[in-house]
Amino acid sequence: MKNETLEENKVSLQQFAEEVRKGLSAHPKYLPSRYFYDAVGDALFQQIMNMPEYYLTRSEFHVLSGQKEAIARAWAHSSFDLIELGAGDGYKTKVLLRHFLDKQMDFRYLPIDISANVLQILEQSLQEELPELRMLTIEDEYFQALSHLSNYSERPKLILFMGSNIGNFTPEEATDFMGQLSASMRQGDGLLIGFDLKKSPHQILAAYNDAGGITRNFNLNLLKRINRELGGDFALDQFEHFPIYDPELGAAKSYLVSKQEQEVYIEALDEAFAFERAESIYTEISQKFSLQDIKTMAERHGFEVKGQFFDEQRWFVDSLWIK
Ligand code: AVJ
Repeated sequence: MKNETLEENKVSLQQFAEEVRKGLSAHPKYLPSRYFYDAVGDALFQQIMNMPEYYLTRSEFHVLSGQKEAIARAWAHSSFDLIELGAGDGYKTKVLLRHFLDKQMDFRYLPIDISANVLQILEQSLQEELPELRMLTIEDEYFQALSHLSNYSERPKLILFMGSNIGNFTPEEATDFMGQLSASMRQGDGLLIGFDLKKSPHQILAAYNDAGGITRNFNLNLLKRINRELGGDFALDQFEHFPIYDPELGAAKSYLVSKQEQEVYIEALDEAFAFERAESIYTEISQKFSLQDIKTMAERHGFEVKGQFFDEQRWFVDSLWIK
């Protein structure tokens, strides 16, 4: 068991190194945002969710607490498997779980995550807070897990993909992801998917450029992680956090910009990467959506939009799609 974990870590470290090599060799440079989330990054993201500027988590929490009855009514099944992709700390999901239990619905909760650590913490907190919940954690890649699930459960699936996590894909990647997700679902299965909506560009930009500098540290942690895990020698004070928001595309993007001409050596790759002064590394997209974008995406992948659930300010929507 111990060995298996070690082996997995080794493989993913190699993959991390390879993706860093690819991204820093590209023109323009980029790094994949999923590497934000090591233990330090997880803790910084917890802080982000509590910042005054970061409205997303609070807005979606309000959607779920205000609309849980309407959501249950629209889903209309009382016996089903509730599957969550990337559950995190379960803060928002608990609102739904508690409601479904109160309504005596017959369901199992199956959170899927590639992080055993995340799943263990989630399982423990749910066992304490909702001891009557039937739960099975699945440590796997999303589509791997979904294809296995279909083999041993005949019940309809309701899949949760919340937090506007879909926004961390480029539009092309999102299309690819939705295609795979749709293909892994059966007729009548449901998808409750969270989207951060287009709104004042000032408000959106502030969410990724907080006055306290937490998002800056979150972004820079990517370089710190490369230093720590791959033996890099990034000087963190020589890079600047720079987020932008393009209201036409709905794209909030974050960059790290080199303050001067410099070279960075990465031991695990035995390679040095040259930066010109003001050269950028593109680290993250957080796509924002219009209601039309959402309808178009649903229809393109063979879903019917069964309901749109908003917070009072209409900053965020959880959309229920039926295959
Ligand atoms: C977890 C993808 C929803 O894009 O808003 C927060 C991650 N990045 N601040 C987002 C994030 C910088 C977040 N998601």
